[in-house]
Amino acid sequence: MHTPEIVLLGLPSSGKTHFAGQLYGRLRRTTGNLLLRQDKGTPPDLTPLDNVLNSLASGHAAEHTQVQTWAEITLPIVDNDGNCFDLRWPDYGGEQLTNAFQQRAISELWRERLQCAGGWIVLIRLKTETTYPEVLTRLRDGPPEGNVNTARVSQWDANARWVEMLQIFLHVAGHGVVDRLNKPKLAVMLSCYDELKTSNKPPAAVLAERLPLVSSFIKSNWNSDKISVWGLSALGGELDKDSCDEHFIDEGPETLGWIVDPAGNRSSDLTLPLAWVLKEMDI
Ligand SMILES: Nc1nc2c(ncn2[C@@H]2O[C@H](COP(=O)(O)OP(=O)(O)OP(=O)(O)O)[C@@H](O)[C@H]2O)c(=O)[nH]1
Ligand SMILES: [Mg+2]
Repeated sequence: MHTPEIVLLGLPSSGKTHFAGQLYGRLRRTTGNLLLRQDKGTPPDLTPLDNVLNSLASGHAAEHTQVQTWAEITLPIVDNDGNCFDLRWPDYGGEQLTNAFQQRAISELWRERLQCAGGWIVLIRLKTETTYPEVLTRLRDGPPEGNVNTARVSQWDANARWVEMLQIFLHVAGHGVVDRLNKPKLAVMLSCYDELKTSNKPPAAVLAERLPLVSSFIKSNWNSDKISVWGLSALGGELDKDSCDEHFIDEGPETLGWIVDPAGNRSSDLTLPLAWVLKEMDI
């Protein structure tokens, strides 16, 4: 039995909880790259994921995860080659990452997970990431004529923040970047992909366009067959806590949501990125 370790890295409201719920819905179906195993004996407690699916089946979003929450669910999985995995899937309040970044402090739990993990899944919700491309132009050329706005930028540019976060996590995990990385395998998932107007570009091209520094950091530090960039729309569109969305109620959450694979093809099988991470992962 493989017991692979993965970490899921995502800021607040990046879609971690809804992805977990929808992933679980897909794993329960009888088609797809990964499926839930039906073992004899005591089944694992999957209540938190059932709760997310129940909220969606009632047409509304699940709750924001409290900052102190750390919940881990063991998913008994089998892939379509018959390989069995017991995968510990984490969910936590995304502020934990914000705090780790701001305070340069990592809890024992996070340190241990980062050090053991053979695969990282990074959720980036591009719509909520702020960048300041004009600041670089202004630095070089001065302010545009007639524009005396010299307001200082008070927030981190998302490019710099993600590169810094990845560097911190690599450092904590003990991965140097002198040689190109084979471990951890890295799946970058551009979450809430339905919010972006991307035409049919491969997700890696969208990442390179919106967060060029993050894209080149990843490309220059990982072996190319150990990284992949995906588009993820776990819900297919926005839902809030008070909505009563008819599609979710009538058709069921498992019929909604899609991913775009690295080649730019859409699929309803939300397990594909996870199957890619698990395949030939260094444990
Ligand atoms: N448009 C769109 N919105 C989504 C999608 N997935 C989640 N959302 C919305 O994004 C918000 C945040 O999603 P969550 O899954 O709760 O995010 P989270 O990363 O768990 O956030 P924290 O619990 O705060 O760490 C929710 O209001 C969802 O309705 C999606 O695929 N598309
Ligand atoms: Mg959450």
